[in-house]
Amino acid sequence: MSTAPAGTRVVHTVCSHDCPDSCGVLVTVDSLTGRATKVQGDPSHPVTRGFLCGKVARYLDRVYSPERLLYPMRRKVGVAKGPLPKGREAESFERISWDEALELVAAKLKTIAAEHGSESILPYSYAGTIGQLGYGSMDRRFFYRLGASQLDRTICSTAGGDALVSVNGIKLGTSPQDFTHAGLILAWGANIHGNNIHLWPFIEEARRNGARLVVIDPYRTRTAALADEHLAIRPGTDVMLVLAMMHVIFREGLEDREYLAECTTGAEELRAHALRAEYSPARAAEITGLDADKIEQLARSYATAGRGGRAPAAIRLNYGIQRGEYGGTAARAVTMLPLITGSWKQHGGGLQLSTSGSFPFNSKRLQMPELMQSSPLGRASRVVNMSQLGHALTELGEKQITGQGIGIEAACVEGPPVKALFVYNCNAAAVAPDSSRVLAGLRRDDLFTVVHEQFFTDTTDYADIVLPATTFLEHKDVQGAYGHLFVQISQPAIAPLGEARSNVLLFSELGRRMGFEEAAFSDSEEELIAQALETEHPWFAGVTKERLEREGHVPLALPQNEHGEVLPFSTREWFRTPSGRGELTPVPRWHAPHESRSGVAASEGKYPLEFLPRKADNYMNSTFANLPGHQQMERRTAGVLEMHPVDATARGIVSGDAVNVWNGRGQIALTARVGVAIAAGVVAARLDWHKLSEDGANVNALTSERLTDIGGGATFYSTLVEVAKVAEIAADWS
Ligand SMILES: Nc1nc2c(c(=O)[nH]1)N[C@H]1C(S)=C(S)[C@@H](COP(=O)(O)OP(=O)(O)OC[C@H]3O[C@@H](n4cnc5c(=O)[nH]c(N)nc54)[C@H](O)[C@@H]3O)O[C@H]1N2
Ligand SMILES: Nc1nc2c(c(=O)[nH]1)N[C@H]1C(S)=C(S)[C@@H](COP(=O)(O)OP(=O)(O)OC[C@H]3O[C@@H](n4cnc5c(=O)[nH]c(N)nc54)[C@H](O)[C@@H]3O)O[C@H]1N2
Ligand code: SF4
Ligand SMILES: [Mo]
Repeated sequence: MSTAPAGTRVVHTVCSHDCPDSCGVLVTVDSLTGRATKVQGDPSHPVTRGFLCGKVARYLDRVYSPERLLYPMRRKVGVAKGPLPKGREAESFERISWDEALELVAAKLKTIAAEHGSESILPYSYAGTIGQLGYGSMDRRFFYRLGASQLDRTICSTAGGDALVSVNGIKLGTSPQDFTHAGLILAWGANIHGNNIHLWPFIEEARRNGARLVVIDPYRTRTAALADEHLAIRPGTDVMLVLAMMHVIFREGLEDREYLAECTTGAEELRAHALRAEYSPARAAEITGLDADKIEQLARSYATAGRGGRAPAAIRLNYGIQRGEYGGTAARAVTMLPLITGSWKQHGGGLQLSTSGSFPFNSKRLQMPELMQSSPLGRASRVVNMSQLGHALTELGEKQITGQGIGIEAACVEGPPVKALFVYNCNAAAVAPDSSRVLAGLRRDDLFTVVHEQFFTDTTDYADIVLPATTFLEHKDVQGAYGHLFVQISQPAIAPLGEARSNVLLFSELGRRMGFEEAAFSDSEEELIAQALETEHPWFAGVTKERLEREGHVPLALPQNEHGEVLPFSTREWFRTPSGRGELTPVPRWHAPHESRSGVAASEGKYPLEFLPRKADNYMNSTFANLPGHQQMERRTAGVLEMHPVDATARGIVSGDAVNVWNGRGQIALTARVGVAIAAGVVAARLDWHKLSEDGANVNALTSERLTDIGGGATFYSTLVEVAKVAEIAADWS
């Protein structure tokens, strides 16, 4: 660790935003004032390597923003729920003490539970922080003991995560450092430069040694622009591309038969399946929009990369691929590729989707699901899928139907209506799909909504009670990562601003207010960290609280080969599937997503364009979107709809035209940018807050509550729309 200049101290923290990189962050604090004066990437962290992304390099703008929420507040009597002018939200609330706030919330939750049953209370959280404590510890204990509905946290990664587990049995993969040893790197649905910047230097190093980078993405991301080759695949068609690659590999005998026999099951079935004529490169070309030649080449270069002493092929698969209706199958199919070529055996080979399963944190101990047995229900409560929040708030308990209005099946159809919503770690109003439904639900007068936040957001505009939350500079936590293999401790660098409280403190105090007598509600952050590390798992050998406090980051003790290399899935021991091998069945089959150019919805003809409602390179989902410095970095994409000249010309649109984008669920106003960032037939815009958008609606006004084939995930990237120039629509109406 670096030494601190006189009059300051340097504190080790961890960036807790929902990012694969989980950077080690050193915070310089003025000893006299206790104020943080500088944040920098930890130079001793082997993946952070001393730098931070552009978002967090200016983190003090966020921590000390004049707009930080500093006190508990209650909605003023008579102020209706709904969008409030940015910067003037406080006028609609009145400040109350923490004591009053906790009393009010506890009393209200008790009344609602008594009248409607405890399952009418719904926690709603995602990954505002991915620290073990902040993401899920005391909060889970609280809602389990209360008998509240359980939340299925599907909005991001369950399709791909469950897919990975169905093939390999565990979320684990090639470490970022090992990408330097690759000879061919496929970035598959992975915007590395935007979303996973700390992998980039390793890729650059590999390229200096002669590696090629191929990006498979419908959008020309910064990553694609910097690659050796960009394959602009049509959204939702990756299964077809993979099957065609398998077709070529098996046809030419490029598979690793020895490895397949030793480490997998179902290889013969997969081989026969992939060799069918319907998966020929020519047929795949029609579906994916890629040249058949390119598909052949990709298959050959992928399968032969590691042969004859050359460096192997590594795949950086990311979650972009699984935000479509058949995204689970797509992730399964890609995961099978290194099993077919045996590239796991080589240093620098394999695949990374997520490494989160490598961290054996004791989450059962942290979250204590057994507390559900002590709830008034005395049983496990119902589960509500977070990707169908609109349905949960507007239909549950009312009609007992399976999502008729939305034309999709709803995951939860039973139990009482939701009467209380407790939001934390999440800007639900902005990030959940089909926002018209979500907002209609949030607007309900009979819904009691509590929001624990760092800022006024789209979601606090609908809150009855707003509670101030700490940032990662202000609380203690322990964290793994989903893009590397180091455990880290995050020390509080500064005192909480104003009256902000951590998630742990909030829920332990609220637990006591509710009269929960279990000792579990008195555990301190220190005790929780010790509990998170309570395990005999060999991969946590040597990972102790004391060592973390001393060293900041500690590598997982993963098994190494005789050269000291960690080669996941190089041998059978690594697989955690029921068969103890890589599972290649059921074989992946291609289906057109309902909302795609060859899907059922397109055949109706009303909404012909595929829509990508993307993430911003300089925000973190909806986080940072309210800060002027970050807005400045994203100004080029603000309110912009990107479209291909073919689609623009067909609609008489040129760059700079005001356009409307709509479908059966909603509409948004954007400004067209015509260019080749996106292929014909697809249009793209990025996520923002509703209230910061020109017409008060963001891209999720257009997305649906349809779920993925595996894992019940959200399908943001399977959305059809139509686009028209604003003037023409006005003419239509007149
Ligand atoms: N700067 C920044 N960093 C972030 C985030 C952020 O919002 N901003 N978000 C964080 C979060 S929550 C997550 S989950 C990770 C996610 O990181 P990624 O998984 O990289 O997430 P996405 O940006 O959703 O998708 C990656 C790419 O997949 C492409 N894609 C979309 N559909 C398809 C398809 O059908 N096939 C293929 N091959 N590609 C497709 C998209 O165009 C996109 O460029 O990043 C994290 N890091
Ligand atoms: N259209 C579209 N929609 C998307 C996506 C997309 O790509 N396109 N991506 C989806 C994905 S992958 C994800 S992961 C979700 C993300 O959805 P969210 O998890 O809601 O992510 P953020 O938008 O980053 O909002 C997190 C909020 O948590 C707050 N927060 C941070 N730390 C703490 C804390 O310690 N305590 C409390 N109480 N609050 C805290 C932050 O201030 C912030 O407002 O969005 C999904 N929605
Ligand atoms: S957002 Fe990601 S890249 Fe940026 S500092 Fe945090 S962990 Fe590192
Ligand atoms: Mo995510």
